[in-house]
Amino acid sequence: MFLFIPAMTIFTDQPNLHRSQMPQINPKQLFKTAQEILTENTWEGRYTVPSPNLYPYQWNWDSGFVAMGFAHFDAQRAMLELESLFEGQWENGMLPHIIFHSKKREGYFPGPSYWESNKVPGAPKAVDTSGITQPPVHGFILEKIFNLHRNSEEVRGFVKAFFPKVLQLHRYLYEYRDPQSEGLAFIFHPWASGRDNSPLWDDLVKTIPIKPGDIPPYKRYDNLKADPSERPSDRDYDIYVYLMELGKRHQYNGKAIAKESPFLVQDTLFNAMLIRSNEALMNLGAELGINTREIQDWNTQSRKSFEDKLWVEALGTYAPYDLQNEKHIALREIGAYTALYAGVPSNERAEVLKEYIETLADRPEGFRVMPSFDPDHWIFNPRKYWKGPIWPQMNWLVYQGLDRYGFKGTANHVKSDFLDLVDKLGFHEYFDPRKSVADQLEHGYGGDHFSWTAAVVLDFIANS
Ligand code: 2M8
Repeated sequence: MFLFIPAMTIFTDQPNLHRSQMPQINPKQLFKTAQEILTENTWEGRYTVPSPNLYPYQWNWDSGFVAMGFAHFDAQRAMLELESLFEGQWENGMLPHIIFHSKKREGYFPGPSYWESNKVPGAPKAVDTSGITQPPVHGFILEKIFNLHRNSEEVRGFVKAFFPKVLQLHRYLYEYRDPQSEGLAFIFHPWASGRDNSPLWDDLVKTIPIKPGDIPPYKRYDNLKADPSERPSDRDYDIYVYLMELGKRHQYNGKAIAKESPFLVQDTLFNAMLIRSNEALMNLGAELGINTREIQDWNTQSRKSFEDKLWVEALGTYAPYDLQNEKHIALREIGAYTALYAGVPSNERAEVLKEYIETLADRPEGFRVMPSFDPDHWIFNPRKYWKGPIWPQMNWLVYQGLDRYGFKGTANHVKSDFLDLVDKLGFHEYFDPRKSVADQLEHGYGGDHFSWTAAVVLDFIANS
């Protein structure tokens, strides 16, 4: 596919940046490096891993973003990425958060044998998987691939054939993860939020009592491969294992888990992704002559419940809802801001969300936007995994939302801050949002050669 990449500084309409401060990046070089990461560092022949050393299997929403990245230069691989991912889909529609295509790898906990997916009726026979899911991004990724290749008969055929798989995933979420039929799906594990040790979950998991014998012995590898001071704590991991054990006991059946799990949350990001993906399926249905009545009904209800139930007026943002304790998890964090991409907020609320992002950009100590957690909160930690750093795919989602509502200047600020970071600090997993600190560093944080970082760079640059 022919792609035009302007060979100059790419962003010029950023209200908060003076010309002299504009990042000078080399988009051609960044694009090329991103391509190499996807084709050489993380590609496993039929699928992509997030980062070969740290996360050596195929991950659910990572692969969604990766398929979008491939779609900019290799449609075949984009389709293969989604196909290999959905080989892990269960008969009830659940799409696991990890697909273990290769059993031989070692050095990741919890690996293929931990989950015992092979004992669950309806789980795939050919491949081991985990038993929890992740944010459902696949509908809008499919739409992206379609839009980039709408003149290709092969891609149109693929999208038409793939549509029912994504639909089945959404049907699973409405049937098994929405006990009160509110249109908001719950998650029962912090990993399913994609934001593992976000401070969002801290208070809730503190209330979970773990007695000796409740969890089996296990060995972590993540803190041997990445800086342990950035990773989740051992106590966090005990909770992760506790909740996985609970899931395993119920063969990961959402209805049974809902009755017992102390962690039962209607998350902002998760439901925003569901709504945006519903919308994408409706758009694709219109293009391809597929009836989407069922999806329209779901989405009308989901949008309304998101607006009515997840908005916290005192915070001026959305917040996840803790179903067991019947209260909001009233903290300000990045997941809420992805509601913009789903087109959920009224124009007034969208303005409030946008204004907050602009205040972040204007902080006197100098921040790149947008950190993953509230920098005014005492628990904010700009180095620690999901407690503050800038995350590539999250910033892509925030960018899309701002752009959708017409906040072009703020959107471009998010994009240029992110590209500037990758240009300076490499294709890492996450980045320090403090300018004064990040500008003294030699690299970003967490895993290197990270596949969704490459994917986001490809999409940002291709659309500049
Ligand atoms: C991180 O999560 C995994 C567990 O799923 C881990 O820490 O071992 C998260 O950032 C998650 O969102 C991401 O999908 C995964 C792979 O990049 O890593």
